[in-house]
Amino acid sequence: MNTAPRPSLSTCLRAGLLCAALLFGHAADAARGPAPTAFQTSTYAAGLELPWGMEFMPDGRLLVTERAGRLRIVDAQGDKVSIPVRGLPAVDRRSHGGLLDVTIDPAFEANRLIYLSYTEVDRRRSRAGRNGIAVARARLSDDGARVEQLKVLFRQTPKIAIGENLGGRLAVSGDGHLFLTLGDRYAPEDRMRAQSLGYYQGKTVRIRTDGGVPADNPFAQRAGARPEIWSLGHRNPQGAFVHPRTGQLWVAEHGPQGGDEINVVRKGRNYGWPLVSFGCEYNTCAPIGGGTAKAGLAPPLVHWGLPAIAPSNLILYTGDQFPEWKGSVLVGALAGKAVWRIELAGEDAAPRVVRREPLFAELGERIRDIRQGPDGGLYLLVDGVQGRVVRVARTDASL
Ligand SMILES: [Ca+2]
Repeated sequence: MNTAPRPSLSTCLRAGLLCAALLFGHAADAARGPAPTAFQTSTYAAGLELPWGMEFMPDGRLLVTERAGRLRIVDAQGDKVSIPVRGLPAVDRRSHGGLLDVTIDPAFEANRLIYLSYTEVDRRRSRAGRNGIAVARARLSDDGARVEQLKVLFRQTPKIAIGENLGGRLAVSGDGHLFLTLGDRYAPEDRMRAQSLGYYQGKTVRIRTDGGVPADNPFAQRAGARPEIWSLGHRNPQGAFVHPRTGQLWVAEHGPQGGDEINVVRKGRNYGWPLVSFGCEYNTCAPIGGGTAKAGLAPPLVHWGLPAIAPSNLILYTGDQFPEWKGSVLVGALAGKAVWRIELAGEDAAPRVVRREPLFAELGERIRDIRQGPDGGLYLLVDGVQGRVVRVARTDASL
């Protein structure tokens, strides 16, 4: 969560040792960083209102969503932000909702297909206070002015009272599957839905890029289960990528107070929320579930205590512009106002964390999305009503 106050020491003393561990949890991580890499940051594109997701196209232009329901295109030099692309679906932008993520098809150059995630209102008048995440596919016209042949591939049902913890991140795999992250929707009385295969809340789902349900999904044949479910027990996953070598889905998710996580997702596994958590309840720091680990529940690869970083999206950095960061996972932070670099060792499918450090904290900005550009530079999407894209490049521009 993005706005939770840090618990006081006295609150912690009442709540016990877990909370104290949260308070002092990851200060040591920041102190272990290596020598800083020489880089400069500059505004690449500005004038974006509450932007949420972005994706580069192969020609270097950048698609950016704005929560109000607008999709814009930044030209390849970062000089010009287009007027809104026409033909987008209606979105429900109440609370944290609206147009969320955008991604492109692996064969975009040939088919110009893009995917959008957004909240969609319940059309029944008596249910107008409810919405759900939907995913649509559309073709971006050759001139980029509009989308056409829009097809809704996925709809979250039942719709849920508007609120927070939406999830909403998209990730496409090279073999024609589309992953979507779905949050628990915050209401404490509905938390256990993250553990129920009958609900989409607190899940990652996997569909085909044409909207079909893959027959090898883990619960596709199970009675009463939603067949699109790929993994369960997530709280508010707002970051996702598919690892280019293993094909595994990686997610970043907001924990409760403390307890933000990165998870390497395996087919059909349970990531624990709300049965276990490294975090605690807001305000009281009362414990949630039964501790931090339990047999049968997959532990996170990384977790943060307090202060919460509130992770947005994450990427695997594979570029040449910053060789020191190649192979690291980079996680955007909202409340944490930085990008966390997670340095890994070991096998791609069973990595170990060897270092983590915050980068770009001097910007003081909430990072909503992060991408590696075609030039190997980093592009950070800054949240807010005056949102912008920041480019991070090496100081010696020879690369
Ligand atoms: Ca977990």
